[in-house]
Amino acid sequence: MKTLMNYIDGTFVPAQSGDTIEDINPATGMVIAHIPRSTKADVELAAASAKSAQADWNALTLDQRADWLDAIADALQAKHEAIAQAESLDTGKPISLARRVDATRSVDNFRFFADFARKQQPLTFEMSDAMNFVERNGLGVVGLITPWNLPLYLMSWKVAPALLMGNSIVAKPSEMTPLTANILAETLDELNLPRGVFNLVHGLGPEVGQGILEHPLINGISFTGGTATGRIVAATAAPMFKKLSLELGGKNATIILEDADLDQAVQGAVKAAFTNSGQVCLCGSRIMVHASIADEFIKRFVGEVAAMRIGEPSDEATQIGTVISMDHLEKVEFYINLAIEEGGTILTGGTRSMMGGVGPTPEGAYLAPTVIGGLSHLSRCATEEIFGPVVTVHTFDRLAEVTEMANATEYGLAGSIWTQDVEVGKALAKTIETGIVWINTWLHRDLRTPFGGVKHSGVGREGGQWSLGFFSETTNICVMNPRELGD
Ligand code: TXE
Repeated sequence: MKTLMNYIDGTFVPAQSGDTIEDINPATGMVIAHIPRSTKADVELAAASAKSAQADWNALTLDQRADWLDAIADALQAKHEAIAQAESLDTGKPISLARRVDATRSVDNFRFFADFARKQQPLTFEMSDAMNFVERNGLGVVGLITPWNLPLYLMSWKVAPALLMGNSIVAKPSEMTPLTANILAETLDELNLPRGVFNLVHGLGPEVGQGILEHPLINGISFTGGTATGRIVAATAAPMFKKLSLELGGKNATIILEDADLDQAVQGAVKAAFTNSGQVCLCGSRIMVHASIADEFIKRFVGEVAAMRIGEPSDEATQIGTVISMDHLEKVEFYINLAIEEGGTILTGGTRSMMGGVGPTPEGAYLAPTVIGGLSHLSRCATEEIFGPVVTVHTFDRLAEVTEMANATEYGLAGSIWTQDVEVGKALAKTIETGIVWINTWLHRDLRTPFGGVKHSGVGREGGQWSLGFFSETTNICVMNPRELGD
């Protein structure tokens, strides 16, 4: 049993109140750690420490901060297995996934931004009689609030560019998945990152998260999480004129055109729907398949899903672990029951734990990957974010029809199109209201590209230049050319 601490001003400390929260392993229902139940008083200390550290950190050159990022990447690489184990324990995700995706990408995020920084050119604009120099500085103190689905992956995606651009940080991981944020804090402590540059405050969203949003010393907020929480973040921070980046939910379409390579489309649709038990904001939770190939596609897709191996997260062969908690499992089950009420048919899955012989323990939040047919694309299950191992399947005849179906949700984060005619795919992609479209692939990321959503999926973009832009303020310095002698 671990007892985690906050990391404030270069020291590991409990919450000032002394209160704690239990961290539960969703595969066993057992308490695996106690974390501080911090309050605004702890945020106060963290923000003050971050404020006092920021100017010196910002005074380093970009290259010096890039060297720090490389050192962090090296140190996290050495803890790759420990990170994967902690992430799997905290979230119930398969260890193979935690290794391949979570631990690897957490290292890559630091490495990427270090390399990216070294490729930056000075930004200048020449006039006939003057020269403009665009200088970039850190925003100041930034608040980073992250969710439970990809804990260190998403936190490092914010911490790396924030540090790079000269900011100091007050970070809050999800109270449900605090373990790897602590590994990051320990790593930064071991590396002797200057005191106060990175502060970690554990606790509940409405207490610590809200404290971060409201704190006057915190100039910018980068938030990834649910759309409902995003609304609170915006309502609190916008009137204080804080810079805001919001990465929220998704209800993404997987569109399969009649000329798709069916093997590729089936594999792609399975991966898009069920990676991390469907708990990725990019997951393709609505499949739209051309009517002419629908029977064949559905038969093969359902066969693949039914054969997925559900098991203990620590088992190397497991493809589907648990969802994040019993509470979340009940939310997902609510939607499965609603689908039946709405006239849907469960094509496979729909069962939990021992009931369907699914999970190894009745205490674990195991839910079989579930495919639902027969629903209108306007039904609640097909338009609201379920964020679990559930996908709905719909058919269409014409491209205009599938555009209308794909856009019939308040979300607009991502989607994928499967076709052998790339030009048709690209033309269709432009008609979909979304931030990201993949053609014949899913979650294939070049970290230089913009990442983010439209509509209720968020505001702003992260990745490459977009992250550097968010985490900095620019000052344009316009220098008049010296007058020629004798004028
Ligand atoms: O998210 P929350 P939850 C979606 C998904 C999921 C839903 C709820 O639909 O079912 O969100 O998940 C902190 N002020 N996504 O409950 O609550 C909270 O402590 C400041 C999509 O985990 O939004 C956590 O650190 N902060 C998503 C973070 O916000 C607050 C991934 C996210 O938690 C706060 C995860 C407040 N008032 C869930 N209340 C994606 N797009 O990747 C909570 N928090």
